[in-house]
Amino acid sequence: MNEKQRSILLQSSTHFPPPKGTKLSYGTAGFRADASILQSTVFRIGILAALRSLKTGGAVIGLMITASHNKVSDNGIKVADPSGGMLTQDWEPFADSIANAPDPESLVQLITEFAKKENIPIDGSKAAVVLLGRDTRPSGESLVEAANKGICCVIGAVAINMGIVTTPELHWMVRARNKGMKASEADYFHQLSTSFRCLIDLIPEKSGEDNDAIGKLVVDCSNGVGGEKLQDLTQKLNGFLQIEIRNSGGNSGGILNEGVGADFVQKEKLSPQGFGPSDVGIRCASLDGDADRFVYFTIILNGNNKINLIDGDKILSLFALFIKQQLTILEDSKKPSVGIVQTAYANGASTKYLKDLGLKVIFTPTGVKYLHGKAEEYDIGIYFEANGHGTILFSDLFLNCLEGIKNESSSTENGLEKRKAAKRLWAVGNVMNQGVGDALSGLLLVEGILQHMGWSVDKWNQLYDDLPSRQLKVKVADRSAVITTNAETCVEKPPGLQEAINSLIGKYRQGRCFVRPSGTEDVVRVYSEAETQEEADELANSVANIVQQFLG
Ligand code: NG1
Ligand code: ZN
Repeated sequence: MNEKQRSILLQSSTHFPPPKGTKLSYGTAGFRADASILQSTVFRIGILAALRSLKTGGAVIGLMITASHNKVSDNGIKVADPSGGMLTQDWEPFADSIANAPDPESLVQLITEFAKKENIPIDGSKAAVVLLGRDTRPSGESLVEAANKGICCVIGAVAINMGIVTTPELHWMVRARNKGMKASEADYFHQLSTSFRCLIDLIPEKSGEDNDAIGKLVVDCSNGVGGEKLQDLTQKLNGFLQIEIRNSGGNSGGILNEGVGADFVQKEKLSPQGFGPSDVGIRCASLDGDADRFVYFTIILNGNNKINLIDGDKILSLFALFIKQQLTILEDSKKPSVGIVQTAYANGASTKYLKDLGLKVIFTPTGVKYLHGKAEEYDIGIYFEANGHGTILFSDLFLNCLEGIKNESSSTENGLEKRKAAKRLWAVGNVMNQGVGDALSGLLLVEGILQHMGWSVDKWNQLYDDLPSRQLKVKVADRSAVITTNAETCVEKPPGLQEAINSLIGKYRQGRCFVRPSGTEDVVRVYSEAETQEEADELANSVANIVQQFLG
């Protein structure tokens, strides 16, 4: 590093002292904390993003300021790699160390050592580009400013501020730019709406008698960024889908993620604010605060806000079923490899359903970075967390194969059907975000498939019955004292805790339960399943008590 660069870094970072007494870590999805202590973190991660761009030969990197489903006073920062996926895990320790560097000198020292080790040209000879985006949190504007200052500290680096965007939109833009494609918001909406239209145009004439799916969809937007964006997307759909938007944020009065949103709906299994008895029988969906996940639900008649939840596992099952059907039509001799990726939070009934379809199911630890990485190993990788975060990835090889079939000229009925199936799958690959889970593209695919099948939301929900489950959070003194193994299903430390959990599980029919420290909140999470809801609740509560006893 030359003197000029060194002195810019030293000088600028004096304006961004790190918070005292807080250790920050790049958790399940980047850094998250109370927004008031994040100025120095985003400044420093701005520097990291510029370095990442230099390291990848000037490729565009993304920086998203969001705390997703967390409360409005929190904020956070995540980095998107050139592919539009999450930051490579190899760089997380560097992110942790610079976020926690106590003063400018040690920060510059860490950067110098890292740049040397990674062979990063920080001498001003190379250009770097970082796209910045944020959700609707009030703290976002000044945090973007701090991130911008960090980026601009690296000589040759430029920041491009995309303003308020959804997390997946920013990832999409990063990917598109690096592929040399048009990458504006309008291009994003165009890709989603035209591929949805393609799915609709390819619906077979007779596809079932149940046409409830044609009715309107009502979407709870968690009072977040998804509200405005879904509104824009709906306009591009030219009436092909009737969407009513609620909890859209802005002037609508509600608070981000408070009693609304996919996280609330999925964890509490209750309807969000603004929904009530008059919505019985209607297909409803809920996005989270930065619109990278979604779930569906229907309101139960006289159910006291209780809902039928159609979670990420059932979304995954619908997608897997549709893709399998299209692959069957293709009858390709070179069968693509298909991998379904879930976490331990997946409802056991969904895993059974997918395996019964003849599909290969793989488990990874919680966090999209793990699921995404695993899904990339297949020609078709479908991953979803139960909370509704997921997508479908197609390999280039498979896309080329589809391209070939789409262009075949056979006019036999079989040839025609094959071409249609290839076009449908092509549309799936285009509507689904290839970088990260995307609630808007996911909604469009669900809606397209329901229309294709001619299915009502209830029919979809009946694919299988969820095993009753319960999720709880336990506040403990130090959650990092819990160390797990085996895709987080087994506690290694503290010793004796797993044995205690096992003996509780043994008391319940179809009992399953695991605990793990959250990567985004200061809690230990408990998940249980059992034959009845009462038993699942009891099991989760008794395990939560045991966790308290072990960890205080
Ligand atoms: P943590 O807090 O590590 O459990 C939560 C979700 C993840 C993922 C991340 C990122 C659950 C149980 N966990 O992680 O699936 O979505 O947030 O937002 O829902
Ligand atoms: Zn989110």
